Amino acid sequence: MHAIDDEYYMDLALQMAERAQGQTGINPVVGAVVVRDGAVVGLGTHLKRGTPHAEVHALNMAGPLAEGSTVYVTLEPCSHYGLTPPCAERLIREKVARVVIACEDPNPQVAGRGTAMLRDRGIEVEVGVLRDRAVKLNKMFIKLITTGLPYITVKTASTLDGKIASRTGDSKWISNEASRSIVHTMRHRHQGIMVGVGTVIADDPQLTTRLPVPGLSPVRIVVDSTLKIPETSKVLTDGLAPTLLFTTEAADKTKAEVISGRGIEVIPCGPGPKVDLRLALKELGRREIASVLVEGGGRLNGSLLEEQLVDELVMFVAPKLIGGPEAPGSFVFEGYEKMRDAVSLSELEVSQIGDNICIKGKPVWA
Ligand code: AOF
Ligand code: ZN
Repeated sequence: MHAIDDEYYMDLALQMAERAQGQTGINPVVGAVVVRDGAVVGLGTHLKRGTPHAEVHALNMAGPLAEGSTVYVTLEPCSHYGLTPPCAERLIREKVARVVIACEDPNPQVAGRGTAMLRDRGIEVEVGVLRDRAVKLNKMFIKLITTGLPYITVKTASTLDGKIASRTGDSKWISNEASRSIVHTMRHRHQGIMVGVGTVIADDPQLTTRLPVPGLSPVRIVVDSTLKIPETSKVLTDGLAPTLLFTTEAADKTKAEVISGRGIEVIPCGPGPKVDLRLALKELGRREIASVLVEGGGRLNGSLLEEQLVDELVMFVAPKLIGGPEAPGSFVFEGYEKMRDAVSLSELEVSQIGDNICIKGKPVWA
């Protein structure tokens, strides 16, 4: 158990970090609170990669009051020169008395060095206050920095019988308006949004973030093994956000050149016939995309699941039954023979959004 006041100030730091989700790129979201003699004297949040870290903003606000203070920070202060100088050095220079940290920084350039630097200079350090919340908040940063692959969230919207469209392909709308609005907030919080070419052909979607307040649109990523994307599709022509196309070496080179000529990156992943999805995710990691929201269709969802590339599922289920043996399901793949081989979900969270149900969970890989 940690002290109640430590949890209180860490909660404040976490709330600030939560508000910056989606705008820090591959960087973590971090909040910092400076407390001296029972009063908050500095607040700071890391808002954008390349700009000051949370501690710097909070210490700038505290000014001379930082001396002898306790600083609450949701991530271990950095010890390295990245795009900005090390926060641990700044905390030492300000002569703070105590630093309370929610979770360690898994960045190999930091990883314990930040806390060690502080302790070496006689600063009291406590680690682990509200750790679980901090780890969850930075699941995308943690995944990319530890594996080189982006965090993959598959979102589905299905009927009660697991269909994502009718047998004629109609899908507007399955989930209700409130669920669809949540999806736009999810888009804002991901750096990439991925669909299979079937979805582009069927719906010609924009794949942008549309919310009552302005949001950030992710990079649009289309998986298209044979380059059959219509050249007139919105994702290739509207210029509303960058688009990446994953294809194979076997795809039509002339069409690839025409599309690249329009400023769209066409990336071959493997010899074919299908896009090597693991390679595609590696390419995204290399391009500093730490998080991808997958919005279908069933085949792409199924392939990602089959290849165990999914970190999290967010499934909106509407109280409707559409039937149709040919109507597509949310995960189309060969499937397993036995129930004991089924993918099961852990860390389940179930909520109700009007008449829709939202089920979140993480696939457990044996
Ligand atoms: C902190 N406080 O607010 C953040 C930290 O290249 P830079 O300068 O943007 O540094 C990015 C790295 O610094 C990032 O990978 C992570 O290890 C740490 N982020 N650290 O002390 C902060 N955002
Ligand atoms: Zn820092």
